[in-house]
Amino acid sequence: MPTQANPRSDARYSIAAVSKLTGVSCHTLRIWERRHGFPLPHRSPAGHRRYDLAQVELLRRIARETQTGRHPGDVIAELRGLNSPPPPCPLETEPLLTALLAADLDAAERAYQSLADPLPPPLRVSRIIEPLLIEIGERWFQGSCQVYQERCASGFLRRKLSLMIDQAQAQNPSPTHRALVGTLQGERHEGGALILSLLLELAGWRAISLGVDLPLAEFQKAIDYWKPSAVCISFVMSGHLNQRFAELATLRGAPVFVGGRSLVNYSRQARRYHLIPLPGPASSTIERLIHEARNWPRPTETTRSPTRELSTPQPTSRS
Ligand code: B12
Repeated sequence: MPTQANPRSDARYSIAAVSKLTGVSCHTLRIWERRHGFPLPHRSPAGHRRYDLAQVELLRRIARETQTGRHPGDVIAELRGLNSPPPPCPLETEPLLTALLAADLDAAERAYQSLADPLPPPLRVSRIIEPLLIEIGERWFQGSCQVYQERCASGFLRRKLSLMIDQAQAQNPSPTHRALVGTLQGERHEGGALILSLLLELAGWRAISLGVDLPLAEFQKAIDYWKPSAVCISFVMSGHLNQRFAELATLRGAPVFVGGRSLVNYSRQARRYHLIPLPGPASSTIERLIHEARNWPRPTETTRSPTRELSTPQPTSRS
């Protein structure tokens, strides 16, 4: 396990970038460094932490293991016994990725079907789609895949997600609650919102997808009209997050959940604005989302009005 910082040409990831790529907060990365001696970063000429790809990959693995309840110290100790870093994404997805990057869509379809057919939708997401989206972004970041390849591949994967959402909706004719899912203006990444929508549908909720890049005022109108039990906003880009949180705090009529890879370092700030931060993969936070939405408003919550039972919205007059 490469815990020691050897001079490596690919040591170019800042702590903020590593945090986003692994879902481990900057604070936790520094704590692990101090307590467990991993990851020991390289240093830039200005003294800033710089991590290499092997460290990023090991951190991803540690993050995955700790999400199952394991202690980070144990996982780090165990990995110290291994000599080689794990592959960047599960091996069996490689033929699918290769076909997608070559725009060989027939081969991609075959590869996807053979991987996906035996798996239920949540595992298709966690074992194929989510890791591949991350891997594609990683390759783009490293320059080993072009933007047009990334578009082709991520578009294929989003279409698979949309298909699964359609199927889940068809099998969920009497949803118990509604959630609005989308991103605010300036945020065009839809994958996280789609994954969350799918998991909500599978949990018996109706996920109303408002897509990406939507002005805040439209969310308020949608809350007023559909009376959802939750508003779920996905943040991938971290620009102006405090400003975005302040804007979201003006929404009335439903609890506002914020998630996405940017949240990992901004949960405290989100809470300050009475938002409910749920950093980490949707598969591990959805239960909390459902629980918190059902128990909203909290006894201390005075600024928002309560959600209502699921009912057919009455048309409102436009002003
Ligand atoms: C596809 C993609 C695009 C597509 C998006 C198309 C579309 N319609 O979605 C396009 C081409 C538009 C794009 C553009 C850009 N992208 Co881009 N993109 C990606 C890619 C490959 C996949 C994104 C994705 O779908 N991820 C899906 C899931 C797996 O990740 P997730 O969002 O974190 O969501 C999970 C959880 O966080 C959680 N979750 C998410 N939201 C919520 C909300 C709630 C309430 C809850 C409970 C949970 C939850 O659930 C999800 C599943 O577990 C990523 C790679 C990556 N690592 O994600 C880069 C990536 C996100 N992009 C990146 C960049 C830099 C950009 C651009 C700035 C590039 C440029 N120079 O133009 C622009 C910015 C566009 C914008 N303004 O938004 C960087 C972001 C780096 C950073 N600062 O964080 C990444 C990480 C690539 C990289 N490795 O550097 N991109």
